[in-house]
Amino acid sequence: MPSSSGRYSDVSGRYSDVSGRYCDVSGRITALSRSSSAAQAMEGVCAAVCTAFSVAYSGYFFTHLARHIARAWRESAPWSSKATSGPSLAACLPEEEAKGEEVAHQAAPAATAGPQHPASSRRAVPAPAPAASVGEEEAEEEEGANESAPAVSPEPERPTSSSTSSVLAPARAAAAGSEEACSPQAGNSSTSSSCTWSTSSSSGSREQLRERTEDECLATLRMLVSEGDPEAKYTELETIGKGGFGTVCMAVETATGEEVAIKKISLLQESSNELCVNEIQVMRHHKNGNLVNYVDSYLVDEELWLVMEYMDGGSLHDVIRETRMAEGEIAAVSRECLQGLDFLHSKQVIHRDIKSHNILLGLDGSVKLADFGLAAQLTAERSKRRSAVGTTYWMAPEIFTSKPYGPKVDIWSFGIVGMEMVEGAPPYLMKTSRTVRQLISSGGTPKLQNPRQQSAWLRDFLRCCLETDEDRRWSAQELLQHPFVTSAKPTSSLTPLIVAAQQFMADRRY
Ligand code: 3AM
Repeated sequence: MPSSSGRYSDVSGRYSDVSGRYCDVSGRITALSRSSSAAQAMEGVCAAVCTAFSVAYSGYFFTHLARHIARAWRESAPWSSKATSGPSLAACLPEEEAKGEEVAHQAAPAATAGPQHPASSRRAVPAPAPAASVGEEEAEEEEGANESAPAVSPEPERPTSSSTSSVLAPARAAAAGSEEACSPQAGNSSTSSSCTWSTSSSSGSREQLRERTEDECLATLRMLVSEGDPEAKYTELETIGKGGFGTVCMAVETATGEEVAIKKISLLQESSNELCVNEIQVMRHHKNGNLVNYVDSYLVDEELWLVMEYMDGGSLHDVIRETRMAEGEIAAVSRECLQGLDFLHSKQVIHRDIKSHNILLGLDGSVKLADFGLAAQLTAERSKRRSAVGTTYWMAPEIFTSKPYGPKVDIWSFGIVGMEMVEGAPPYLMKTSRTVRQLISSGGTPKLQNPRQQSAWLRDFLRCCLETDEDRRWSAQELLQHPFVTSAKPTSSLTPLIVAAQQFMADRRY
């Protein structure tokens, strides 16, 4: 019998037992009254006892029932600590990790599996898991991982990598586990600062530390942004998108007519100041043709307005969702992204949230990495990171197994983007976040569903990105010399794809 029924029967059973006992006693009393009138007194006593027992039990039963109802009501009430505690994931991570997970949810736009345009011929993309699924620890688990055949491919000669040593001012200082302070380091817009938070719960109240670092990051932010009124400088034209962070608008600079994108980030959310400082610092200090360029930033009321170059082709995620990419186009996107990653890694910066949503396209075929809120600046003193940040489906195994990690986590994530470009979605998209973490940390290199439909070079390229051993995984510089990448089409070949994706989306809208 199902447990719920069982529980119900228990209650009934206990109740029936009592009734039964009461009936037994009554039965005996009836018999006694027939045999002797002297027993009538005894009958009266027994009846009184039975009545008292029954009243007492009823009182006991209803008191318990009332307690259960009251407890249930208390727990569901909005002020109840249980009701407000939310998913347990953040609580079980170190503070930095919890922030990262939380941010990652917000950073990941909830992909929409809209109807497929008939001409796009993209294979049916499975309904993506909602962004909130990362925290749904108790959700039903699906059975089994992807069982498709492993991709067999030739192994091209691995190019040798040259080490890079350029180190800019750290975004965060001090080693993990020690108390870290966020302190603006003077100077205005051209000055970098360190901005960190405690990872040690033993040194004072976490809450106080968080408040302090948030305040200090806000102070840093005030020094980084420009003064003046952006509303007087830019004319807003349309809202491009909305996310947990805030909104992105398309605007023009009134004086020059230059198109820009303005990302308006609410500073009221926990750790948003930290993310904003990170994003501005990475964008300001690291300019490259494969990174979305920083233009300016302002504080407007309780928002950071981050003005950046406008990417008129939308995101790679849109193209993947709406179209089917040919191998030459996948290779072209790969080359451009790897150039961006090679640049970042040469500056000792790890992006930590590489996914198709954060790769933006221009109608001219340009491909640029965006969204640097989770980026980490490595230093000579701190050449590895440990925080579990990113977006689950794209996160490298070493992050889930809590090993110290370096820039190669971005290569794994890009390998997942490669799988998105081939299959329309990252591996394990329909699984719960807990299953995904298990599969990534112990399941080995994710398998293509139909490996024989792809060339040997493409399969090998993905294998080199998705090597579970970080040391054996290729670097961006090495991958740029992989035959799959060197055979890429020119970026202009991406334009028809981007136009088609935009057309399909527009058709659906109207
Ligand atoms: O919601 P979708 O994916 O259409 O691509 C980004 C996303 O669009 C877009 O803003 C939305 C919310 O993040 N976006 C972000 N930065 C952008 C930029 N610099 C941008 N679009 C154009 N240029």
